[in-house]
Amino acid sequence: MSGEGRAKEEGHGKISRVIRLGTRKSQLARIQTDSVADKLKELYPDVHLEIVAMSTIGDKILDQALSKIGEKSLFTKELENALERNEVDIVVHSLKDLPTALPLGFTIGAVLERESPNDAVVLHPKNAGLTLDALPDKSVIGTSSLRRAAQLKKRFPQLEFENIRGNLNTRLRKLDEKDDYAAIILAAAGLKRMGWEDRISQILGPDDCMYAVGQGALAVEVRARDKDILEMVSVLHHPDTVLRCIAERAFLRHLEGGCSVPVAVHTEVKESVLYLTGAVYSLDGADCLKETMQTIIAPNSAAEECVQDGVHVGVTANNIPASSKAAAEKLGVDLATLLLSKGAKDILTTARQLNDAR
Ligand code: DPM
Repeated sequence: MSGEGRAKEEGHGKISRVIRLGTRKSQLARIQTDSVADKLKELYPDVHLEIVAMSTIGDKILDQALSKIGEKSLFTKELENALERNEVDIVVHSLKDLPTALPLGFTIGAVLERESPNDAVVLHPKNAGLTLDALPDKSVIGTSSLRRAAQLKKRFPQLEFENIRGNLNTRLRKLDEKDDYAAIILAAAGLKRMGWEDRISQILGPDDCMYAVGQGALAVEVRARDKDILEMVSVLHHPDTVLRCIAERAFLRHLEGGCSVPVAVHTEVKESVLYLTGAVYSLDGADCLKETMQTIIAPNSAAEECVQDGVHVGVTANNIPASSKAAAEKLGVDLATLLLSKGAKDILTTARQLNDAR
């Protein structure tokens, strides 16, 4: 057990382990980590939890678009270093910030129930009451997401798109206090967790803008060898979210897309069927390949034996039926294979080259 050195003796003679949760220093990261800590506290009242906050490269380089820095594990590297050195035992991330292949020795031990995965429009106060459709021609929309820009450029050709960086607080300040942007696009989940739901003026559905792989779900990253912690956090897994996210991540991995390519998804679970829609776009959205496939998964009540069947696109979920995880992963691979057969590779390669040259 890796935390032995820190076991804490309590007054009544019981030994209980101290569990450290690492987090980025941003307000959103703190809120997300606190929410996982609260859930663990409820489930394991005897465990001592400590929160350790640190800065990451992604927090330090705020003047460049994410997609241009070229560091896949931008927000995660320092936290993983701390995990590796046993300085922390658990790191909470937005799943969409975790690469589909984690560095050796780490795994996602829990994927929590997904918040709304959709993107949302936040308007400059002077535009209150409008929608993207109704904004004046040439209004500037702030987003640094190639995925959002590609889809919205196609759907709203009368609008213009510019990068905006910084954490959520910074972005809202840049929106409100300057006249640079008519609106910005952010994940609804982040806004809700920050308590800023009242700033959402429009939720973008799949016809306007499909979401990023893993968007809206929280992931708990742990040392793959730390069986105690893995078992402890596994009860946080939300089965439908896990299966949707395995399918989405398998799709992205098979496309060889990173967190900064114009790839979008939509998933649903209905009556034991998992549906996955996936799409790739050129930077201006003009070229688009989009398909939907489905697979059958075990009903939630299924009494299938759970086995230790290893890792699925980074996720360890031994308490979820193995056949369902395998079906979800295959669904993602199959959909990616279909899109690749229709020319997805060319679209993504061109998008990457154009973005790198900007
Ligand atoms: C990733 C992207 C963005 C974040 C790319 C994308 C948005 C970048 C930007 C992979 N990570 O979505 O196409 O707008 O410049 C991020 C946010 C959250 C997690 C903020 C947001 C909160 C929502 C969640 C940044 N990572 O997307 O508005 O937990 O899913």
